[in-house]
Amino acid sequence: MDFLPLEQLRQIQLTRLQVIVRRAYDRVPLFHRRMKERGPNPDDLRTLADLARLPFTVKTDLRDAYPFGLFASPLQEIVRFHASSGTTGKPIVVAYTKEDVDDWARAMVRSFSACGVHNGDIVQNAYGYGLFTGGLGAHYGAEALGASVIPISGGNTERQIMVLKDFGVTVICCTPSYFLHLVERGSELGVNFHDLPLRIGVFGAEPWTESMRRRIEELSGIKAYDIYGLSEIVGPGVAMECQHQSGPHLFEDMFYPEIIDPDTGTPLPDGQEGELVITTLCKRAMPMIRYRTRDITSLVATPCACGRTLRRISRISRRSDDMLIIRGVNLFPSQIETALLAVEGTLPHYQIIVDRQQGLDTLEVQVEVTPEFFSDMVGGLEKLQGKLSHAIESVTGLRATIRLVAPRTLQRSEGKAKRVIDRRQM
Ligand code: DLL
Repeated sequence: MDFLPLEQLRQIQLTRLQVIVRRAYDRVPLFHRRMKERGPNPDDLRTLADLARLPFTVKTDLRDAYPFGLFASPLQEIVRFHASSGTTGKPIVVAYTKEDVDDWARAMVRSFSACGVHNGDIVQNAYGYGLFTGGLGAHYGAEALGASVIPISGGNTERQIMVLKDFGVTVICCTPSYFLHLVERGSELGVNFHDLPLRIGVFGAEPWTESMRRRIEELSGIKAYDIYGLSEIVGPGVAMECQHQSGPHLFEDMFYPEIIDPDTGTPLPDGQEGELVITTLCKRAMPMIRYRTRDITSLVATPCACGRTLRRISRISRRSDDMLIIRGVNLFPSQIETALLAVEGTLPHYQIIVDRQQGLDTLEVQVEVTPEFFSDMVGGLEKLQGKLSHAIESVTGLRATIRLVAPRTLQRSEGKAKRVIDRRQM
């Protein structure tokens, strides 16, 4: 599929698109209603260009359908759930049939193969296992390829370094920032990554840059490849770099990409930067029609030296919404607000400060407390701090340092409040 002549690829895309749009229309009330109201009818889809006439799907559609409202398969056919941050308290839920899980593993096999992973490789999978798609997504792909997987999941840095060394790991999967942290911690522990058999890093789930890639490669002696994906579409394996490291190739036969102007929704030509929109061409349990990813990138159609005919995406430069990615976890400022306001004693004035220390993201939340609380004894403030930290962790899954400040100390803005200060330098 990676090397198909373009005409053949476009024909496959069209046939699959017609099937998936029909499935979404027949089985998912939201898609049915939208297409009925705004058109076109699934039978009117005669060319790939007709797709642009279909309505978009956005993250709040998934939130509003929480938990099972967008499923196109009955529960008996669903074999897996995952979830990702919503914009407020509740996560968004995604689901897979047996065939969907197999297709996803195939996309991951193509991803691993593209960057030179093969059977015989020992893969340390340090993406989180659980509701996050990273762990199980990479796991099933690496197994299907015939590699040996170490399902170590995220965290516990010293154990990660021990396993890397003792098992003779050749491939590592994690966020680029976490890998940098591993290298730095390794050097403190006397482990030089240049001396390890490690060759390949499959890095994604957060934005990173070419200079970060160079730094990682210099410090560790491995080749660092960019993998892209998102839960709403499948998880990791939507796009992956080949050995030429010239941007992730999108698996277009499974995920149909468009680039639009984020303000007007107008489709833009290849090469122009805008928001990536994806339509899933195979997913049965939860088809997505024109899903707005909010990721800003461009489609690169110029030939790649590897010979793949699949277009690439350029580095994701930013998002068109306010979602932050902290230690690979997606975070909306509105989630912090929901958590803070659920705890008595705080005022709705807060600021989120994100920084990076020794390669690891840090999260601090400064919040004003009510005058009554502020004049309270230290014990009360400490308790409040604990409650807030717990509330934030239970909504976002992230641990934050809480700094309580006196009423009216955080800077007020005359327009939009500046909630986030991001000091990370990538
Ligand atoms: O992060 C899936 C994934 C897991 C991808 C492991 C790669 C590796 P979500 O948690 O739903 O899914 O977050 C998706 O993360 O819309 C982007 O904003 C960002 N993102 C993912 N990969 C990259 C990347 C997983 N390579 C959101 N570069 C996406 C930049 C990325 N941003």
